[in-house]
Amino acid sequence: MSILELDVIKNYVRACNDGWLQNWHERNGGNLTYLMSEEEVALCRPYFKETPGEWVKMDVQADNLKNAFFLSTGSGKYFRNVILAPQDNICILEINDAGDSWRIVWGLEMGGRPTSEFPSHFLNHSVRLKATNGKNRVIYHAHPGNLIAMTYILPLTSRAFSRALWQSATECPVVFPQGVGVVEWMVPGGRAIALATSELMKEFPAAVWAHHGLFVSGQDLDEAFGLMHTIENAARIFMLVTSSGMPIMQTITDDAIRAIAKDFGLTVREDFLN
Ligand code: 2HA
Ligand code: ZN
Repeated sequence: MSILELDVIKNYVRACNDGWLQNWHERNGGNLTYLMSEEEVALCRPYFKETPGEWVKMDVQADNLKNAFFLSTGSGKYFRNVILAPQDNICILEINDAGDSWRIVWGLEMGGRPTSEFPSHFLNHSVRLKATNGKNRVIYHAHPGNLIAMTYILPLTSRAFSRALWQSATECPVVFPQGVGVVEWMVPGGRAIALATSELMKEFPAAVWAHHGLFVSGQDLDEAFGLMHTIENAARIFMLVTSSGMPIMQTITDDAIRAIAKDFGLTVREDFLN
């Protein structure tokens, strides 16, 4: 038996490869973190390193993630390679008692560190855990091309992006009735973008990073991957329509979105509708 045969690892590796196959992860683009359950940690523990890595302090802290364990992609590692050698491209991290440092307990066997966006992931896990009464387990960042293209032609507001996406595919108000947040262009990997994103993730399940990509959350890998997929598919339709050269004859109206919300028993953000 190898740790790579455990469902928790297999499902995570599959999600990484699915993202690669979607063309969302050029080179080392994107990152995925998964908050492990106690049972999953117990199953993986026999495979942990005899000597864990050194504690590394972050410039962010979270009380509700003290002593947590995460699966994380590695900094500079390519999603494309995860399936070939998970043990060299991903890792399991342990968080300390203070909720402000991590150490590697499994993986990255050829060396390396967790994703450069780990502080962003960590703060967003903390925020989404609160927002979902302890249910959120996944934070996923990718570089889906159509959504990035939209950040050059729409105002960088949550209202403009939520409306444009809702109007681009009927599924959208059902899948994310809260809408999406938008973060203006910022330097990736730092505390500032982590804080700005986590402020938005108090309200939204996803945040657009202008000219960069998308951050999504989910209770499991299917939900997070599905949200990324739904948003990018709507963005693809939006870009097909806006680049078709044809005038727009009709769209999904605000009242249609209200009707969807009513029938599906959802609360769509009324302040985003006209
Ligand atoms: O991991 O996507 O935002 C590379 C990135 C940084
Ligand atoms: Zn990125």
